[in-house]
Amino acid sequence: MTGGPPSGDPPTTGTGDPGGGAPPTVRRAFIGLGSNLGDRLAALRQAVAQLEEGGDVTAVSPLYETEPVGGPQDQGAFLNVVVELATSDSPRQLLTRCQALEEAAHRVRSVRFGPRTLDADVLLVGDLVVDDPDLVVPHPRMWERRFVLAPLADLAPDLVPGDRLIAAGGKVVRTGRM
Ligand code: GSY
Repeated sequence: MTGGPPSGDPPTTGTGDPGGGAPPTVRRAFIGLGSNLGDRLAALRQAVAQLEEGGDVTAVSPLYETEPVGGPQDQGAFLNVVVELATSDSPRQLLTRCQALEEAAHRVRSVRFGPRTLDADVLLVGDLVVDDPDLVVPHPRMWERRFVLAPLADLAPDLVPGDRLIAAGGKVVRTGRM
């Protein structure tokens, strides 16, 4: 014997990947971004640029100005986009990336504990389903929200049936590209 596992099993990495050089599974994933405070467009641009550092962004939807859905009555209109990725990241890794986007955006806020300048949500990760206390995928409210479905339908019309887009709530206006 010259070393190595006696079982003959391939070595594992302990990271959850199958090891043995198997290629990672690449999935089509979608992240929703929204901002209604401060320089909304700058916040979205910064978030997209930060996501692009991952090297897996494949498309960014048109930009939408959207009526707030939920939250305080007197809040201002949102800007929303959806970003498409071809990624081997897990839903939880994507959640961590979304949290990093929000933290980066919060650094520019002027009021401590004030309103947030960016919301970043994991919408879909291939056909994976997650139901954890802090992460639900597909996003549990996405089908009710036109500010999600309209930009998602621009990128992936195959994923958004027309009747669901019509049934969703909230006025949206496409305002161009980022
Ligand atoms: O969940 C995202 C934050 N959010 C938004 C949003 O991004 N756009 C609109 N139009 N309404 C919203 N309500 C919430 S909460």
